[in-house]
Amino acid sequence: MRLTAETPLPSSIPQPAYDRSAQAAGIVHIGIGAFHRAHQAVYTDDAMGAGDRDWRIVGVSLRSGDVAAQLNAQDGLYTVGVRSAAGSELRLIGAVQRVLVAPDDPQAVIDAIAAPTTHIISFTVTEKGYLRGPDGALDLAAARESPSLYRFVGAGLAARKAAGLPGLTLLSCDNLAGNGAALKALMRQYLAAEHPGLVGWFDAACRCPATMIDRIVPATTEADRAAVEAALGARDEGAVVTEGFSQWVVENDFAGPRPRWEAVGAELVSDVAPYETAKLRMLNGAHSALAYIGLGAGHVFVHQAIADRAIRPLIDRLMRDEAAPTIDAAPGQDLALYADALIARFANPALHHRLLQIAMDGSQKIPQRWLETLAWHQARGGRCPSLEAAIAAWIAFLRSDCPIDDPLADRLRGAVAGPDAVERLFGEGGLIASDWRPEI
Ligand code: CS2
Repeated sequence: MRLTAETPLPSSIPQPAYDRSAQAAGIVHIGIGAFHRAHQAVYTDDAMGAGDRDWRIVGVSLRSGDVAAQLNAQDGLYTVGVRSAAGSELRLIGAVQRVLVAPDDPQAVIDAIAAPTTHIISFTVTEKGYLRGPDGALDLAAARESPSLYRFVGAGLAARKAAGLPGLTLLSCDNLAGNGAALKALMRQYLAAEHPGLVGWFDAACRCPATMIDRIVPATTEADRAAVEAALGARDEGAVVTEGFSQWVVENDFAGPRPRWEAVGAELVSDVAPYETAKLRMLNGAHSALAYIGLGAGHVFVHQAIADRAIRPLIDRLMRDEAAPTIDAAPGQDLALYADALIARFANPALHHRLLQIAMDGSQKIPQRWLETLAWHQARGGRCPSLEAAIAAWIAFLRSDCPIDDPLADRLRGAVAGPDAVERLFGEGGLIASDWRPEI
């Protein structure tokens, strides 16, 4: 039996505390993968449970029809399983109204963005989904030719302006440095080329707040779905599993209404930068290092790599001695405690988080995770032994027979083929734009 709105569920499983069918959709979310379903959709479900209205989510997939097939047959319902050493807790999430597949029905996506009830377009399209060239500017050809976020948002905003509707908040929830400002600059570049008449309206009527998003969400496996089925008594193809921890820091700069996410655990602040920088350089920086060093040592999962006595001290140093000093902490932000908490989260044995999942797209992740830290120390005459070891491990990974899932895969393989790999990756005119100059 498949999970649907009609499925009777065990009373031990918490269910949406609001009338789903009475809620309009207020959010269009582009890139509805596992992360969104375990993070923003949960905060939004909680906000509606606490009394907010009309914030259901229209999910959009830019490429694959998989999530639409999983969720539309289930009336948008799915479970989130929280895994800790103490066991697993399931709850049912009702925030998603439906999922659209952009290449199959582009007009439906444009209509959803242009709907009068829509106030927010949010994004988890991963680092590569922003289609930035090596200089950080938009790769306009890619943005025009692919089913990019820019094409749908550009057309949707044009329709809103033509209909005399208010602007929108564009909320980037990806691990980019300065994600709000980056999205704004890239979107403006696209509009200037494709909808020049919209740029002034975009500047005046739309907002792109920065966010720091954090929850570890491994890809769901068949074993996870089987465990959910046993607990639920119904098959949930859209199930996601995650850790208990969740954090969301959002710049309070919206174009119009928004859910009261701050009433359900999110932090609405005026400056996200200290949280975002700490998260990228400490959590994500350590994650990528664990991935390449851990795979090199023969590990499969994050909790195994962090338990390795040869690896853990290196990760500790990376966070505490290399990344933390580069961060201008906000009042009350304790980076030593943050590092302690991260080590405990990585060690969670109930979360089978594959190192290979983190290893993908290294060319898109490494600049904001490692290179800014390396450049900071270099400018002060210092070195970063842990990050240098991580770079050596990335190169070893690129040279190994592990599958390389990266938009620059072929060029990376070419760059690391010879003895001058570090130089060809990070040197003057190298493949990865960097302020850090290798001295390895
Ligand atoms: C990870 C992140 O896959 C990766 O690159 O580092 O997805 C990480 O799990 C999240 O950012 C945690 O919030």
